Amino acid sequence: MKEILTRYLNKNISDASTEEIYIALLQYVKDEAKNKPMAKGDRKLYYISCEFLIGKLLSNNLINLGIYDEVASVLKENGKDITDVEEFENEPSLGNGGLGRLAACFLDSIATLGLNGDGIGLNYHYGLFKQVFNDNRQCETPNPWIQNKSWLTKTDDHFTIPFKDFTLTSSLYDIDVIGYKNGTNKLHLFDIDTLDENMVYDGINFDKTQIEKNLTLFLYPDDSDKNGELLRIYQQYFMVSNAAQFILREYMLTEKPLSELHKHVAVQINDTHPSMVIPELIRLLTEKGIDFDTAVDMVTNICAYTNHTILAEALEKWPVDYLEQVVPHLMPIIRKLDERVKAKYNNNPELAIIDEQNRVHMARMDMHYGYSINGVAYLHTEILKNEELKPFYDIYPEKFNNKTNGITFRRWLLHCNKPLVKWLDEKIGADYRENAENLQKLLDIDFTEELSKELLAVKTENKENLARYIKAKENIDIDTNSIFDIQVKRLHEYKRQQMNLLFVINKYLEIKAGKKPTTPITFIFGAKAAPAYIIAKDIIHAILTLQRIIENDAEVSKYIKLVMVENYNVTYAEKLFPACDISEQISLASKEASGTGNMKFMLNGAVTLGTEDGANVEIHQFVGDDNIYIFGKDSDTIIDKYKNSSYKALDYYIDDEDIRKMVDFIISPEMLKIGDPRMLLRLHAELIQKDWFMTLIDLKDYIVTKERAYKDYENRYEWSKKMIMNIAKAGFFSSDRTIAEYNRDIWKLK
Ligand code: 26V
Repeated sequence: MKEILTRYLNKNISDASTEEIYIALLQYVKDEAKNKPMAKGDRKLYYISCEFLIGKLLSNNLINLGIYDEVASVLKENGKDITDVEEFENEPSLGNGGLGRLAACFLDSIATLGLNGDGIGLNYHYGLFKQVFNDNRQCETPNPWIQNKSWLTKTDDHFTIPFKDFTLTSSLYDIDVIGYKNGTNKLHLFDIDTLDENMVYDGINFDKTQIEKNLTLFLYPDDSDKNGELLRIYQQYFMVSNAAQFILREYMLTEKPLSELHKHVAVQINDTHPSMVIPELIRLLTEKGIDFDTAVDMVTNICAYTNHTILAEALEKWPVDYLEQVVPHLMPIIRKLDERVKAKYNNNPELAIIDEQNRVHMARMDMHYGYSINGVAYLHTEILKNEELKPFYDIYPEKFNNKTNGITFRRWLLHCNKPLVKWLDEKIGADYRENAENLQKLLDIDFTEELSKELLAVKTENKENLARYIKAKENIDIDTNSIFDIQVKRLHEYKRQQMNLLFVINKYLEIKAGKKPTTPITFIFGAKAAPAYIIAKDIIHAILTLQRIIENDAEVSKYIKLVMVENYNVTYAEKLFPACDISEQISLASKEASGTGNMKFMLNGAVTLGTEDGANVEIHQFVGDDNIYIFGKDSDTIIDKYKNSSYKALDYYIDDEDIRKMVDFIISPEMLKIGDPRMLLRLHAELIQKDWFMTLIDLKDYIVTKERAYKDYENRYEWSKKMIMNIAKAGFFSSDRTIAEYNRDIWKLK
């Protein structure tokens, strides 16, 4: 390795700068990837997604190539630290949260399992905005990631993409996806050469109308106005037209007859963002001489749809007018598809693709003209079948299936938690790396006091790592002997960060009243709010305001600390998951489709405090009642409450003095002195007048259950047994298992 690196550097390692070492390693990894076999097969999968939240790639690629340790030690021998080299790489934040990160985990598993499947998406020049806190408020700034030397490799591939008033020529960039001890697949990211990065002004604002200059500028541009929505449609069509043309061209090269396309190609539509691939494929097939009906049948046997949410506001419905403005050539096809549905199903408005308000329901098109519809956790799929998508389940029961999400253990264990990996290797051998179910071997070992101490020492080491990182990033000292109680995920009312905030308020008030916690607690939040999501930003503001109050209060800060980390992203996540004691998964039951952070925490030895929602349900089943803290109303009760409109936040507020005290603290003199009255009053009013996601319904149960967890934490031996159980049972949540299931039931590759 030393010789190789020296050759790539053209100088001694000890004389090279961090940047030079990064570039040498990047080039070396790219060359190695080229030498690896590409997956082959008679059938190929294309995973189309608007988001691939891949995170930094250097260390993961080194791990997957099996050379991480060797590289790290060669660098060390030469006075260099691999973590400095890791720091040099910018994070490609090409996703919002769970959906995009899932796509990245899936690519890793597809390559690791040696399956013939590539990703297709867009090459955004700015990832999800960089979050900066200013005066206790979230501000958004651009987040460029493409460095002089990057993982992107420009290809010679170009396609012509037709829009109503103009055409664009695309350029294709590829990123190697290196399987763990296996071959290389590709992530294909499409871009335009005419992009103008200089058109960004004032934070993340830009002229949304100049499509040929802005198309791939930003991931998820603000679509709270019409131009933003139109830009989204331009992006989506650009992505799927490129995808469809790319797929067809690759297929034609195999010289198989076009009429057999569906036997050799599967397309996974990740949420509805790529749904226009259906009419686009039909359009291209008919252009190539296939008659319309045959093209429709072929495409229906090619496309499969994954649903990632039951939130109605997140299910895309594009006005016909907008589609006419951007892609008029798709509208006759969409209309024909709609007419067939209406004719077949008696004009049932619930099944129509084009509704009475002239909007195109993208998910409905996927369900009629795809062969598989899947949810992302057991409970989520059940709710889809029995509630949200019931009319479709009634007509297409055979299309519905569940694929519980998973995470790649390469990034979320091998890379991010080296102390735990070392301990696991010693105790149960290393074969859990190939087969995650082997983590269950932990259940066979004699878990003595001695082993418990070792495991707790691993956790402490990770807490120290995180504490150093937080010190460097936020200039805040945290106590590594405290309980680390962590909630990190996108900010959304249904995820109920505001309920956790009310808990911290309660704790603060208790300490003020003389009731002190036995062990100090560090509450950690990390979350970005969508730039136009007002209440979400108010919640961030309230958390940051409370953080100031606590840090200025010498009496209280002996016992609790509150830290909202700035710009939570994949890189931060890799530090947070291993250090966590209590994993907050407190969404309103029925609303979190799956969650994947819950799996990352579990795998890294945190204990879940959560509702019976998403994949928490399965985590609960695996670890048993004693190794998880479940609270709150179940999904049936909540779904009923929505149906009967029977939840009244105000009743909880009026009837319960404790709740009133917590909620009113948001507009207490202490809070108003530091915070913005407009934001705090708005949040307070929201909580008692609307509270659409029912914060108050579970608040008391949440407090009692969390206190029980804190009490159990005091018995360190018993707690470490809970940790072991969580790690041992995490194997099911490997994305290798998820992908094997997708392949067995949907893609049928190999
Ligand atoms: C999107 C939007 C868009 C605008 C309005 C508000 C809103 C709220 C939610 C969403 C979610 C979009 C889909 C999504 O990201 N779903 C997440 O997918 C993960 C991977 O399957 C899953 O673990 C999460 O539970 C689910 O929320």
